[in-house]
Amino acid sequence: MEYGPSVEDSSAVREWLAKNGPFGHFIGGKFTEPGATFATRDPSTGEDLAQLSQGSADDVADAVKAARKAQRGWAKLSGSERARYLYAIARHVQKRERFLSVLETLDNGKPIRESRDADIPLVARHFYHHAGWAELLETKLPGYTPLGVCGQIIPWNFPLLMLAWKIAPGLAAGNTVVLKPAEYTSLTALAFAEICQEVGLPAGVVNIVTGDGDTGAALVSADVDKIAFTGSTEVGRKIAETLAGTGRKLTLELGGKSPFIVMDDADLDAAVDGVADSIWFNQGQVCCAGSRILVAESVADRFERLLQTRMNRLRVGPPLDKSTDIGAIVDPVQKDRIMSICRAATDDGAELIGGHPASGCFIAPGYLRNIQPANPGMQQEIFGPIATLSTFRTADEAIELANNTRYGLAGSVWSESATVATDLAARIKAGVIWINSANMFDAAAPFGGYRESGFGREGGRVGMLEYLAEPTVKAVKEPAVT
Ligand code: TXE
Repeated sequence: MEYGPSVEDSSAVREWLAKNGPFGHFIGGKFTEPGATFATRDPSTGEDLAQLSQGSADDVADAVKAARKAQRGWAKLSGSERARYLYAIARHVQKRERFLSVLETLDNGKPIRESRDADIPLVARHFYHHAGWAELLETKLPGYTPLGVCGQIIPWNFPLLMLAWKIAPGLAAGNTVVLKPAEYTSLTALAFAEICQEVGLPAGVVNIVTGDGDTGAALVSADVDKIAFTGSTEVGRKIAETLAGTGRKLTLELGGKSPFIVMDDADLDAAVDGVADSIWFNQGQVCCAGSRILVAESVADRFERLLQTRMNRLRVGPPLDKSTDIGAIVDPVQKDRIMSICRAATDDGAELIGGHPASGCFIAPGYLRNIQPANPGMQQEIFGPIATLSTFRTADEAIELANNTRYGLAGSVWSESATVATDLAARIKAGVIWINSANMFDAAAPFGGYRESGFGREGGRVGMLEYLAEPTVKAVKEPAVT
């Protein structure tokens, strides 16, 4: 893959990797000595970036112990004292924005434009927002208390942003945390640990243990008061089974197969731009991606022509190049998974437009047309830059197709009529619905799903409640009047 003239400089990140790797865990405010290690790679080149430690059950137990020790002191701070740390973290993220964007792009394969303009600014915004919550907690949610120690397991598609979604509300509420990043993309979490040191966060408030699913499973079985998980439905189900009957709090943010409905009166140019933001953003590795495009039959031909023109303009290229629209898929395993779902669909009569794999972890943007409703490509999360395209005749049919899924995370409706759009939005069974837009995120807006997309919400007031215990109602006997 050729680099263009506008490639982002990665020398500072490479120096940081050479100086700090191999990496240990971050426990009790310090980095541990690296133990058994595994490599984390740049998926666009296959190059080893660093060695990471594989967290054992003992490492997890040490981290939980450190978090437990720190929790009482952290919860005892006033809300505004906790807020000061969260503001400082947000500010440090902003100061290291360029460094963190390059590190994220190298480790994950996402285009630098996205990590620089979306991921990292949203991370800072999340900490600012939750600093506000720490400050207001005592007045807005009186009597609520922290849960204690929270175990948090995150995926690889938005590594630092998912960390922020978990750690910011956890800390604002007065909990301490043990976070396990995804094995493909742990580097920004380790850079975040450095930020915790830089702002003087008390030791043990944030702990990070790297490793694979076994490390995650050890965290689920550890002595924690809550597990917050974002990842696959399969792993979410296992976690729910392990925690059943333990009384520990659990939130699950799992997969999706979100409908993207284009009505006959929609602004088709805007809707096509919406598709690009929805399914071709982050190589389609987005839980709420509008992966099922449903378009009114009367405008379907015109929409598809516009869609192809837009798709062909997208530039697949090296992630660090500022003109790249589509970077690398996170890992060869994921690339194979995407292509095998596409093959099963085409074997069953669907037509794949675009979607060509290239050497390395690259797949061109594409979509499947004429796909059967029961085909796995229509039912399973593809989690790549490949949408499905189907048509409908009536609004009722659009809703029937939209809700014909085991998921219920998000949806998007495109119509110039506010009445039509809001009516349809209300009938889609999903946690988040966008009208004439897609993939808009805000720290103040709760995010989460229904059905096999999980339960619990992240963001805003509802998201804060997921990290708090309800006030105890104390029955006080009135003193007898003598
Ligand atoms: O996910 P896993 P994978 C979907 C998407 C993708 C598929 C597989 O469809 O193609 O899942 O991805 C940790 N106990 N999503 O295999 O395994 C793991 O180490 C505890 C959608 O990478 O669920 C990582 O930190 N933890 C999703 C995290 O779980 C375990 C984003 C997610 O990995 C564990 C990612 C266990 N037994 C994938 N096994 C979304 N909702 O955005 C693994 N983990």
